[in-house]
Amino acid sequence: MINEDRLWNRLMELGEIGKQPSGGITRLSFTKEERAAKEKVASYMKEAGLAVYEDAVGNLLGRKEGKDPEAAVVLVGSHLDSVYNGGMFDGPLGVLSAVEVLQTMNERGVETKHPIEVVAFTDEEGARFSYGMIGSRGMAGTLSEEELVHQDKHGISIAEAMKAAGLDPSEIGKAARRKGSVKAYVELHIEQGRVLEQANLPVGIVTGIAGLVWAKFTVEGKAEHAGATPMPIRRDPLVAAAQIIQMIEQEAKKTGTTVGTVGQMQVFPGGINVIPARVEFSLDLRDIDAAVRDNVFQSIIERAQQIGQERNVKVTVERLQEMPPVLCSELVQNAAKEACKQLGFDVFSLPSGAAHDGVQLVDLCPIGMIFVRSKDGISHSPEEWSSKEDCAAGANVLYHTVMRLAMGE
Ligand code: HGY
Ligand code: MN
Ligand code: MN
Repeated sequence: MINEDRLWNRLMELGEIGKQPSGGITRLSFTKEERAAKEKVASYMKEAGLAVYEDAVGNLLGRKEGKDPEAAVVLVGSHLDSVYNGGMFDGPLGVLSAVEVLQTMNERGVETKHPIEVVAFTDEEGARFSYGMIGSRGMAGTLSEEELVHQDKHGISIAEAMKAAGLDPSEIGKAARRKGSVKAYVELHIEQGRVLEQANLPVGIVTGIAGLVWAKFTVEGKAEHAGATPMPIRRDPLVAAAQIIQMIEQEAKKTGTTVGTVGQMQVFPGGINVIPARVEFSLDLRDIDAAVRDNVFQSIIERAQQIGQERNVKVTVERLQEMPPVLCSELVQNAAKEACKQLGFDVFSLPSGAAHDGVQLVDLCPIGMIFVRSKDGISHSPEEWSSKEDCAAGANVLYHTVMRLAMGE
């Protein structure tokens, strides 16, 4: 069994990095907070006896050699970056559990056929640039320099942020792994939903990951005096945006499986006595079925254009990123099921509404995930919480899952 006190203490220690007076943790990619988190985790990896390095897109890796150095590597990990004012488990639980698994193996002198690498992926969340999974795209070899133009709210592009972090955007291709060089990718993660809690179970095995599309809506009207402009002649983009956002909720509710969220909004110029000139807001739309999601997205775009015409404002929609829904491999799901049985846990399978780096790796290698129960299903919030016992349960299932994959069974 893994050392649950060591795992928990590291989770709590890491949870101090990026703590916000306004609550929660903000550790955005290529910032000093994320750098500090990487340094801390690199020190844990060294304590675990791993060879520590960073690749060309800033993924942090810790490697344990196998008996057969030619054998494909078993990759296990998650991410260290967070959303704004997020929780302390989303990402770090998977990275620190992976370190704990390898440290326990090394302490017991366990030798595996396959080498094993712990990975902390760069920028899984995409919170800073509204464009995510830079690290896993880099490892999959699907990241191009053109994608590094996305900017944060200060106008800094991903490429500029990478340079400031000591990386060379023109070298990102070096992070790509050759197909066949990775046997499998396994990620332990908090569920971020209510299913395990309602089933009264500490751990679950993920069957598939929902696919998301992120978009930016711009509504342009006419800035005018709040006091001197009669209501009937206004071209108010904020009222139009409010109507579009209500419509988004209606359209997403229709299918019963789709989820739609407007999380960001900016009003220009933003004066209390000025009818806005322009409004920008985001859309995060997801479904486990890409066709269902895309039909909802199409309806939203069409109805938004209609609202624009009715209100004499200009509506434009820019697609920021799209990730297809993916299925987890039988190889990893079966290894996790055997691990659950070995430990006496119910074998319980569930889909993931949240997106994860595995989505980017499906063409590189078989992927799979293990979930740990989330208190009240809350995540991406300072209230995000999982118990020490559940974290240990997840890490023990991860240990036996990785053993099966790395022993070459
Ligand atoms: O947005 C997500 O689903 C993940 O937390 N990046
Ligand atoms: Mn997240
Ligand atoms: Mn996550």
